Amino acid sequence: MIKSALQIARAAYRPKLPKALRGAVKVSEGKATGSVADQEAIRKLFPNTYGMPLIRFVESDEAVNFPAVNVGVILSGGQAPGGHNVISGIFDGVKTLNKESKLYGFILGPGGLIGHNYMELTGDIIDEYRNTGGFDIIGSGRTKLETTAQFEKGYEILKKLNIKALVIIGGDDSNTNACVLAEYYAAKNYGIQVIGCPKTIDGDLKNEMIETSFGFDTACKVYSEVIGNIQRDCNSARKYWHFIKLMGRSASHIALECALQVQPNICIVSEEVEANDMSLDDVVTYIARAVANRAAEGNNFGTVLIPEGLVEFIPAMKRLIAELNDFLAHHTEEFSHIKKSHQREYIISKLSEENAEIYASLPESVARQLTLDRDPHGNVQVSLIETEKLLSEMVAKKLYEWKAAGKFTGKFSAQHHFFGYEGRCAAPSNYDADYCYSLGYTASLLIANGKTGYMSSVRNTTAPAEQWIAGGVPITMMMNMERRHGEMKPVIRKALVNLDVAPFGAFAAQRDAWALRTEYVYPGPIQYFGPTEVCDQPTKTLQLEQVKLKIEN
Ligand code: FBP
Repeated sequence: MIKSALQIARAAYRPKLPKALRGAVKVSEGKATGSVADQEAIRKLFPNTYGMPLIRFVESDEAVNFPAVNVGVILSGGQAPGGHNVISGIFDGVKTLNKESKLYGFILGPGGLIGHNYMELTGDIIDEYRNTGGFDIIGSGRTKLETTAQFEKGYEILKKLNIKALVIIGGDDSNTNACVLAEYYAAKNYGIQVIGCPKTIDGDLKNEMIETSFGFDTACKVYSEVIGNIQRDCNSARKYWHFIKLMGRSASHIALECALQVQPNICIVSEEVEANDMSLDDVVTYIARAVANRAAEGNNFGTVLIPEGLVEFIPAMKRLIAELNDFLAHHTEEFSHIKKSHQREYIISKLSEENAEIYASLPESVARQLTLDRDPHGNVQVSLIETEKLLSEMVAKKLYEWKAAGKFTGKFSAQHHFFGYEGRCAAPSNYDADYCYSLGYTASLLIANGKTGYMSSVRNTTAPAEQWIAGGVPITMMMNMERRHGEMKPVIRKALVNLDVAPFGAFAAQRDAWALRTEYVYPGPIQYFGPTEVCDQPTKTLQLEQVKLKIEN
């Protein structure tokens, strides 16, 4: 296979490990834990994995002989830079503990476990993938591991391969399922440990003990590079407004982090839209006003960052989508007989007055997406909605009205972008390469120490890697009860953007100035070799959360 010069150089990179993990370690146990909410309900559902202590690995003078162990690994959900390093960290970890240990990868996500589709990951294979992006070593998938039948199917193959521990690398839902599986195998006394690793570019699997999910750092740096390039173009040509939608299924962490990196004219934060009960028209008016204000100074150009999940955070849109979901679920057949050209009118005639009015105000393409693209549960797939076009079309309409009323004298011409897949498989930044390798290595230590129902945790990551703190967090600690498909379920609480803490605060303090003036920052591409301030910087979100950074005016 032909490799690029960067791939070859990068293969030799040795990820940094926390100092405590570089030799023999021992377990230091913290206090017993409780779930973030609904303690009694969660305790009842997880009698074997609830209340376990926090774990920290500390240096030890005493080397312990560990027996060989067979471990399985699964990549679950969307790709995120660094997944291969988690796997190489697990591999090196279990081999260091005992070189007879083996690692098996289940192919294409949890479906590989259920379908008994696997491969042994040997040293040669692992070496091909060190410090590379993507999940292609074994592939990923979105099958949900949630039924007893699936757990039993999984057990069959784990038993056959003599696998004693399974590492599930995934987001909040996959780790919730990992915990349910850990509890099930513990209750059945199957002797199989289950460990989770926090993955998702969306950045919404984080809490007191999990500073960030891996992949967020690299993905945001890739998007920020490209947005920076667009901003240079925009500031050179001075004739376009660029509407840029950014991945992040529900939380706005990616958009916010990119905003902190590139200082765009506008960044919409879904959580704020919801908190302020803003309507779609409020969001459109906010953008149009910024366009008009810049135009008044002769600047008919700018950038707008839009989080992918926005429409679901606009309370009125949420209500419209809920009614549409419900209506179409019960009238699928009838709707399929309506001629395309009459569908819009038909829907309008069936909706409540409030929702009909909003639906009628939407551009044709968006109205169509809301009725056509549904997931297997019958819900609108919001990620397919072209929010960037929706907003720019509505802004254009508003500016047209303002022009007629003499309130806008500028020009408005829009370009649209959606950045998501471009960043999910990038070669991991040094931060993600080191963080992921440490997460994987830590997972191997949790396994060696007999833990189950834990998530691998590496903290203090704004400090140099040698000072990072490695350990494990009981997954039940992150759980609360939420309504899912009409039933109360134990789930890991998703971390949305907190409007009361530093990253949002830093953005909010600057955004008016960024909106009017042109204060773009151009981060440039990720650097893998060079001075540490260029190569090893964590995200601004993390630095601000850990009070390591003040954004200058
Ligand atoms: P995970 O939460 O599984 O990591 O995936 C996140 C994500 O990248 C979102 O940002 C995006 O909305 C979604 O996956 C896209 O999913 P798909 O890969 O199935 O198109």
